Amino acid sequence: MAEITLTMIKPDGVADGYTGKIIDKIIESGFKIQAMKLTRLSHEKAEEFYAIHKERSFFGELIAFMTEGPIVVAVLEKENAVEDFRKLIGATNPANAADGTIRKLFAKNIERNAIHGSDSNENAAIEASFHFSGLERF
Ligand code: FUP
Repeated sequence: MAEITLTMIKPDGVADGYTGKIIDKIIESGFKIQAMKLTRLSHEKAEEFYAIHKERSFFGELIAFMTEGPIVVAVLEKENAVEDFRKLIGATNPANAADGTIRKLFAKNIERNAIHGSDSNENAAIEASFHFSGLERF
């Protein structure tokens, strides 16, 4: 059965003009787009999204980065979506990301790493409803 995952093309990826190339790679890799929007996170929404990291030393910089410009958010559907999408985006630090992964191709460093992908089915559902209300299936 198809699973979903939630992705955000982060402010660096959008500002650097990689949105189209990243979406192409996602579609070529077999993911179907269930929902997609260009938006910008408020400080409050970014803090809520990344609440799990609030005690970490990089939290302030992470929130500043994630609110600095528009992002593209999408719900993606595929068999094994969460795991396959984590493989497609590569390691958190692009220096450690495998060749051909989105972070290897488009990310600058661990802070500005171009893209987000949910880390579990449970978080995918939470993150999808965080960004979209009343998801329709096409
Ligand atoms: P990931 O699941 O790969 O997105 O990575 P994490 O959930 O561990 O981290 C979330 C975000 O926090 C990363 F995308 C970037 C930021 N981060 C840092 O800025 N520094 C770190 O050392 C780790 C993460």
